[in-house]
Parts: sequence; C-alpha cells; structure tokens
Amino acid sequence: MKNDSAVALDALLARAADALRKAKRVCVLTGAGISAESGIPTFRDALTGLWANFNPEDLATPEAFERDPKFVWDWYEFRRELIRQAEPNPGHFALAELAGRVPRFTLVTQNVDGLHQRAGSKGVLEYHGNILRDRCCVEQVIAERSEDSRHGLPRCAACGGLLRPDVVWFGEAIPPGPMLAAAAAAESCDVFLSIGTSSLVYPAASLAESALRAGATVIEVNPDRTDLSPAADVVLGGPSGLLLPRLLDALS
Ligand code: BJW
Ligand code: ZN
Repeated sequence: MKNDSAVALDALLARAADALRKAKRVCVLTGAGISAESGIPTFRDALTGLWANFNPEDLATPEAFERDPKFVWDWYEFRRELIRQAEPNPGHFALAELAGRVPRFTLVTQNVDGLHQRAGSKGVLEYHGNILRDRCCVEQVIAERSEDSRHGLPRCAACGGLLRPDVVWFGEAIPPGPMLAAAAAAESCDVFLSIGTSSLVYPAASLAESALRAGATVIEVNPDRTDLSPAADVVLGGPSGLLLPRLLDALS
C-alpha cells in the first residue's frame, strides 16, 4: 500500500499531466539541478556547490577575469572536464521526449553544459551561453585556439587576443536571441515548467513571473522549496531525474 506522501505526489503528477495534456504551448526553464544527477554540482549548494569555497564575484564576473584570468580559466577547465565526462540523465531524456508530446515546446536552459542537446533536445535556448565554446575577448566572436596557446592562457588563432569561455557572467547581458525568444515563449505559454533552479538569478527568474502574470499554469520540479514555490500552481518536490519520467508516464 502507498503511504500518504506517495498518494499526494501521484495526485500532483496527475494535475501536472492534466495541464500539459490541455496545453498548446509549453515553456520549460531548467537550471543546474537538472544536471545534478549527471554528477555536475549545482552552484548554491552550501557543501558541494560549485561556489562552496569561493565567492561568485571572484569567479563569474568580467572583473574577476580581468584581475586574474588564469585563476578563472583553471576553474572553467576543471568544470569542462567534469562536463565532458558526464552523461545526460533521465530528466534530460524525459524533456527531449516531452517536446514531441505537445504542439509547441520551448526549452530554455540556464545551464552551460550542453546535456539537453546531447539527450536529443532541439532548438535549446542557451540563456547563459555554453562552457565548451571559446570566445575572443577582442573580436567578440566564437573562436579557435591558436596552436601555441597550449601552455599559457588560451589565445585566438585569428587575432592572438585573449579567449574566454562563451558564458554569461554577472553584470553581462543575456545574448539577445535567446533572451527575446525565451521572453516570448514565457509570455505566451499555457504551461511553464521551472526545473532544478533556485530562481534567484535574474533575468532568468523573471520568465516564471511573466508566465504567472500571463495566466499560465506554473509547475516547479525541485527537491527544495524556492522563492517561486509559493506562487507555483503545482510543486513536485523531488529530483527531476526521478520525477520527469514519472510525469511522462502520467501523461500517457
Ligand atoms: C535539483 C536537484 C535535482 C538540486 N533535481 N533540482 C534583478 C534583481 C536582482 C538582481 C538582478 C536583477 N537583474 C539582474 C540582476 C543581477 C544579477 C542577478 O541576478 N543577481 C542575483 C544573484 C541577485 N544578474 C545578472 O547579472 C545577469 N545579467 C544582467 O542582468 O545583465 C543586465 C545587463 C543588461 C544590459 C547590458 C548589460 C547588463 C547575468 C546573470 C548571469 C548568471 N551567470 C551564471 C554563471 C554562468 C557561467 C558559469 O556557469 O560559470 O549562471 S551564475 C549561475 O547562476 C549560473 C546559473 O545558470 C545561474 C542560476 O543558477 P541555478 O541554475 O538556479 O542553480 P542553483 O545552484 O542556484 O540552484 C540549483 C537548484 O537545483 C536548487 O534549487 C536545488 O534545490 C535544485 N536541485 N538537485 C532537481 N536532482
Ligand atoms: Zn580574435
């Protein structure tokens, strides 16, 4: 026999599935939590998070990079290696499958790890860039590394300028393409899913707020409560690698 909390979770999954069944447009926002079960640490976990021993301003800002590019690059190279060795988990695969089950589907990710694409998701809007690409600080374009930069700091093959990871740091603008497409999807969706994000970082966190204002059903998937939880219509409390496949099952 199922205990009370299992019955309550079944009822929440049924409500979420019902909203998805009726939806014409679905918008999904994912954060670091969806990749946690692939072995990639989240940012804000006090013990295991990527910033557990650092101040974010010492690592993820243009000022930090200007001050000490080697220190910042070392952190990114360490994370790139972790990401290259990681595999998408059932949460990523469930979202790739969900795309085929609803008429219009937009997947916005704050993650820079490319795991949604590796799970088969198409047209992913990379809100905070992609850690595996290099960008030239001089030309501001995606760039190849020069041959002779294997030992020191990575340099652009075309102009010799310093390279940086193609991600969005604090104080930097979101790339306009993903930003506009994500805003349009959030404002026009019937169902908005917020998965594995602490909902603390803006403007990404404002997407759920836009969806709420526009009258969408907002579903949150997260083992912990967030600032979004009180406003969400359905809160599925648990890991996305477990709950998203169950949501798909409830849909069929
Ligand atoms: C699980 C799980 C499991 C665990 N299953 N879940 C308005 C108000 C206040 C501040 C601002 C504002 N507007 C802008 C700001 C400033 C700033 C900001 O938001 N600061 C806040 C900290 C207050 N924003 C910016 O600076 C942004 N830029 C900007 O606004 O520019 C303006 C501008 C305009 C025009 C010209 C110039 C400028 C840029 C933000 C960039 C964020 N960048 C980072 C780093 C990316 C590169 C890298 O990876 O190194 O993005 S910071 C970091 O946070 C990363 C993430 O994408 C982002 C969000 O984190 P996320 O994904 O939510 O992770 P966590 O760790 O916080 O949460 C994980 C969650 O998963 C938890 O809830 C767990 O419970 C859960 N979980 N296991 C499901 N198995
Ligand atoms: Zn260059």
